[in-house]
Amino acid sequence: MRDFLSSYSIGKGSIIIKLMKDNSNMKTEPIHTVDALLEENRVFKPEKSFLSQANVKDAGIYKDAQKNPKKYWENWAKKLDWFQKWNKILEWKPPFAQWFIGGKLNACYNCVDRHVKGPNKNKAALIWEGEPGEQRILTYWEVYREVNKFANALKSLGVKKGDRVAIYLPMIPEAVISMLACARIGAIHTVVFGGFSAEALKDRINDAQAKVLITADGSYRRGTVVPLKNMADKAIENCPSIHHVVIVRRANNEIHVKEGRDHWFHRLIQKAKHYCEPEKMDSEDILFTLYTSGTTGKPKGIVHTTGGYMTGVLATTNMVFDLKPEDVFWCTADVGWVTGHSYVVYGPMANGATQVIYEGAPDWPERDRFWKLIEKYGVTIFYTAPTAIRAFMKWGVEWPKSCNLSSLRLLGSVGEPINPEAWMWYHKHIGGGQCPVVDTWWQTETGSIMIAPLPGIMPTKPGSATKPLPGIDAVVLNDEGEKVKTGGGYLAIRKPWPSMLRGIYGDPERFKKTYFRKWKDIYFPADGCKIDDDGYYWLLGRVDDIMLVAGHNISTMEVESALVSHHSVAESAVIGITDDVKGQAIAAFVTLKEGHAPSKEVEERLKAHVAHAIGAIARPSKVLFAEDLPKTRSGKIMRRLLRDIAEGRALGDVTTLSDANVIEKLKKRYEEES
Ligand code: 6R9
Repeated sequence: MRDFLSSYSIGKGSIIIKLMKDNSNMKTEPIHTVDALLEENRVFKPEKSFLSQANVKDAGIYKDAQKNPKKYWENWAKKLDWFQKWNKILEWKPPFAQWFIGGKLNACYNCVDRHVKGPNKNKAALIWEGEPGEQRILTYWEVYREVNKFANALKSLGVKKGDRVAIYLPMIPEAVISMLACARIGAIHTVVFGGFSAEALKDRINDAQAKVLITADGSYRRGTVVPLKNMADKAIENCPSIHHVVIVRRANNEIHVKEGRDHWFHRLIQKAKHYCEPEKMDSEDILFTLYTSGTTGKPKGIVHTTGGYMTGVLATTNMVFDLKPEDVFWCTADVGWVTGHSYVVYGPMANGATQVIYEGAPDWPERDRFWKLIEKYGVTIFYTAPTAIRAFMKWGVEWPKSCNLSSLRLLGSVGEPINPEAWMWYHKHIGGGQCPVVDTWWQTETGSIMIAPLPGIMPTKPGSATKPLPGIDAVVLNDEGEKVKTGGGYLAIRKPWPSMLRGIYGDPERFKKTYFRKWKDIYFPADGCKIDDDGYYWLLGRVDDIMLVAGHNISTMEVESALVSHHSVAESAVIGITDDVKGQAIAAFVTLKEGHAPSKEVEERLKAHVAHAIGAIARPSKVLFAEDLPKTRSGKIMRRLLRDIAEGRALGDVTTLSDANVIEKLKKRYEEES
């Protein structure tokens, strides 16, 4: 491997944008600055052997889709089973889109029923492993049976089409079964991540006005039992809409069962009838809402409907992951995150995949748990997040090295920009240099993957999600809405796509203001992006995270990438702090790799390293060592909280934080050092 640093050099005067903090008057001024990412020039061409078997072999797909996107999406929609065909493909009254109008289908039917009618009937659908090590394998038939019964059980509790059901479960098969059972009867599920607090659960239930809550007695995390039901009890003290609670027995911990309100899942199933007619849902009926705060602000209930969403996830699972019937697919995301909705439940199951689901932590009981699972189940496609990859790097290569990972044939990444260094590590140490890496950019709001390589035909560059998928009109624009051919700007999506959000639950005004305020009738994802000379997209993270240092825009991601390229650094989070002279100065929070100790000397070395990699302008004025960084439950770094610390403010909303201790510790350390 080439020395990573040699691919970085001081800027060649490329154009980059200037982003102001206040979105309402963001200005674009071409300025000269360093542009480290565009210097990344390693290219990995797809292997011939991969191409010859790929689901998508013909690059003509891009042009065809561009010529007639409606036709392109209609062809994908046809691969679903519909009770009634649509009479119009698209109606676009910005910002509201409707897809496959008049069509009737059922998401659960597409994920389960249609497989049990054919050779997939006895195929493993879910290969589940609990954290303590127990195993359950459910065939499509078994999932079908459970889903039908549970759908009937929900009906017996009075759940009807359009009612909301909150799901607060660990990663156990019942999480998938519950979601599919809701979809079967047309109830709208709202999955709340099982690691969220009672407070976060309460807010989401109240916003959704959920009638039923599905939870478990407890769940396992790093060897201890998390008392899920206790937390749920606390939450619903203040949730008047909840009439019934269903409890899955998982950890056998002691819980309080409230007579009349609380019901055991297994008892309900025992009593339930075997078949439940799937509801004939309109293409535009709501399938689910899912709360996202991203890394900023009050959670929004993102609304997804049925036909378009299913079309999007079916297509992208097939094309981006090159999924085949014989694959063993493993997406490590929790179902509480959109990635778990689209690439654990609906996408893979609509495609009839066999997949692995794992309940617990990657380092329990040892740091090789993921690799052991891959070896044990012969996982062929592995999809995880950069934050996990950086943790694996920190733990060292001996863990994956000790396992046989030769079954893998494709690797995916999602959730954050992946640093080139992490991409290379993933490619080399997990993929054995043999597997294409698909870096997939998308959002809760987009429903399915938008920017990613088609692995058989698109050469990849470490750190770039490559180009928009066929049928996706994603471009980079400046403030005036002009297209940026090369250089930096804002990512924008100009045309509607089937799996786009249909709104924010109960708040159409916020929907318009959040996503369509910037340019007329164009979706604004609020991510910065650069385009290189080959038309490759380099996602830079949230616009809010871009710093303005002495008039130069520097993305936090670029500085973080430079830091991570230093051999001692495992992970970093960079923020802009107020500086009288420069406007903003750079503060870097750094986690060192195992075997490296913090010191003044290391601090100076890291500052010099960034200055060398990107330019003097990007030299951090502060480096703080941290054992851990504050992250959301899905692993995204919460720079907003670091900014609160640095500015001496009270911490903003911390409900989506994965570990509250991390931020408290950092706060103390910061105050001591300042
Ligand atoms: C799927 C998911 C969305 C935000 C998005 C962006 C960041 C996700 C990324 C990526 C760069 C990637 N993001 N994937 N940034 N490269 N491959 O993560 O949804 O939780 O809603 O987050 O995550 O900033 O805007 P969600």
